[in-house]
Amino acid sequence: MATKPDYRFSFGPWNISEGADPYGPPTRPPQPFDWKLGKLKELGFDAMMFHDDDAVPDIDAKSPEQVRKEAKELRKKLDDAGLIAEIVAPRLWFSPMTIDGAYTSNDPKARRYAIDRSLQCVDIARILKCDLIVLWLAREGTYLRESKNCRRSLEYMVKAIDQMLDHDPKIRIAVEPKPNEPMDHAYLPTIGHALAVAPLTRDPKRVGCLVETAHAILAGLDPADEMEFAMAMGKLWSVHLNDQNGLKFDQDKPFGSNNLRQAFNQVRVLERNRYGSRGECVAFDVHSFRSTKIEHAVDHLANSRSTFLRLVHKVRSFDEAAAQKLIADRNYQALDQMVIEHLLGK
Ligand code: XUL
Ligand code: MN
Repeated sequence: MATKPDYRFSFGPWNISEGADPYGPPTRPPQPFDWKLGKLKELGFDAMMFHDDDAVPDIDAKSPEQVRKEAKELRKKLDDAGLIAEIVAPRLWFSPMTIDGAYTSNDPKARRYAIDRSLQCVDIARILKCDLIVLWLAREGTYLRESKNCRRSLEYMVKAIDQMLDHDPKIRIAVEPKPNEPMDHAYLPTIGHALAVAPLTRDPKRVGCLVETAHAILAGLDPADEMEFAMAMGKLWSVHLNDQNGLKFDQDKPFGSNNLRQAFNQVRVLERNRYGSRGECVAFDVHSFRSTKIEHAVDHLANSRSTFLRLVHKVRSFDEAAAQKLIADRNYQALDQMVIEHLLGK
């Protein structure tokens, strides 16, 4: 069998968080960016993910020159640490300008703000030597069906993507769909929706997607199938591995925490499609439990990586020939038990 790629791992500064939820304040002190970067390196990760304002905090209050200067300082920091920026994502859901949506707001000034900020995000990515922009379209959806128009919203999103593609001929865009939260309904809730947008843009080959485990589960879909569907089209440019216990708030649990078999199947499709061999990273969009003490503030990241690597081993040691025999015999009962016993181990 051909050798499989070694994986490169990443996470974002927001994945070391303080434990606040809508019902209570933080439970851990905030840590400075340099501390997080140090931990990333120490845990054996290779890359960091950024929102535009993770890279340049308080971005809206800064001049374009200042933003460029700070982005260059960050790039130096990453270079010195031997790390890369995996993605940059415009954080379009925090500003008072995007209360009623960003690209799809009913207010033309808000739509302009969202596009300008996205173009600036592309500039930051270029400075960080990163060619992948992730769009989690947090507020592109509705609280109230009658307040917006699906067709017009789709046109606005395509227009925004086109402007980003025009702005930099090298940039690629990965849409990260999520069906709900913060909105009641998102306009691009699944990978099928995200990938259907690509041919509407002016450079379809530069528009792909990112699958997040929890988001697929929230859409009632199987994350492994979402990933393999995207890979069949050559469009899976990143993943946010985590876990989710059914239809509730977005939990971002450690990878494998809720459903080890579903985690195994995600690793299995990544392996069999040689995910990572074209430079893709394995990112963990996970959060600590609120009860976590500061001394364990990065354990969920180390644990997710360790579970992933254990599952790579499980996938590689799975007896495919035996499985194929059972499939040919339509003995799915035995196949089911074979998977369970393999995961349980000796
Ligand atoms: C939100 C989410 C985001 C994106 C990056 O649910 O997953 O953190 O991954 O903007
Ligand atoms: Mn995510």
